[in-house]
Amino acid sequence: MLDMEWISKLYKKLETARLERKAVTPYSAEDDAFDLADGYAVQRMGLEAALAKGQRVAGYKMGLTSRAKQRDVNVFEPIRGFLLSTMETIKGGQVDTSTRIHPRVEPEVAVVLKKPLAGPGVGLRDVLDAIGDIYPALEILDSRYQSFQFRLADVVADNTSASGFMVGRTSLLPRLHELNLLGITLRKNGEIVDTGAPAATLGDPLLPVVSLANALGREGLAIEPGMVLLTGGVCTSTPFQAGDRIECDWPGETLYFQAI
Ligand code: OOG
Ligand code: MG
Repeated sequence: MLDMEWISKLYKKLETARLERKAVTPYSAEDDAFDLADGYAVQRMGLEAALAKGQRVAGYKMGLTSRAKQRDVNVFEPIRGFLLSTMETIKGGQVDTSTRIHPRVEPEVAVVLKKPLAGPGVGLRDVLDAIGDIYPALEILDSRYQSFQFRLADVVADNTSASGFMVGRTSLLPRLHELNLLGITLRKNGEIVDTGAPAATLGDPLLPVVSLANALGREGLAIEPGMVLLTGGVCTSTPFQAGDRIECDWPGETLYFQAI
């Protein structure tokens, strides 16, 4: 495990990359010993720095829960990060590319709980019991590493490339029995760039919530009622730039934004 001085140095490097919109090289390329625990320590420092600045945690995200996403970035293990309330974009709104490096978008299922939930020992039954609602969502990624190239510990340190999210208003809860096989179409400037179904994420988008609750519990954190929980991209992410219009069709609702 790296000492706190190094953890702090890595956090600052990533924060500067984000603020100056300049991608950096992953630390794992310099030091083979940089491991997953180090990555989460850097991420935790980012969370605490945001809270100290008065930001609020809007929720948590699971990532790399689908094969499509794992292949996207060549990292084959699910990861988790946090979402700040300032990262939210409203449906139909504009997404500013000038504050980002090389953004990508991906469709995800968002789960909201009505009861707090924290591990250890959380199972699928506990998640089902705690579910408040389920919505279609989009996540916006913006890796602070060049060309989205990194290893597991690097992407964890970079808060799993989190940059933005959008949550729909149409509840998918009445369709819980068929949630896994709902069809999703992602379009850029009117053309289909990918399609997917929630089953892609660990076989069931509720399973990432199980992992998340258990992992947060180990860190003394909990999922609070009302938090947005992103369960992972269901298909490959799509890059976009200023001028692009992104639309994502779910049964009953289209999420969309204009990139400026
Ligand atoms: C890593 C973040 C992965 C997901 O949903 O799989 C992620 C990345 O692709 O840069 O958010
Ligand atoms: Mg994602």
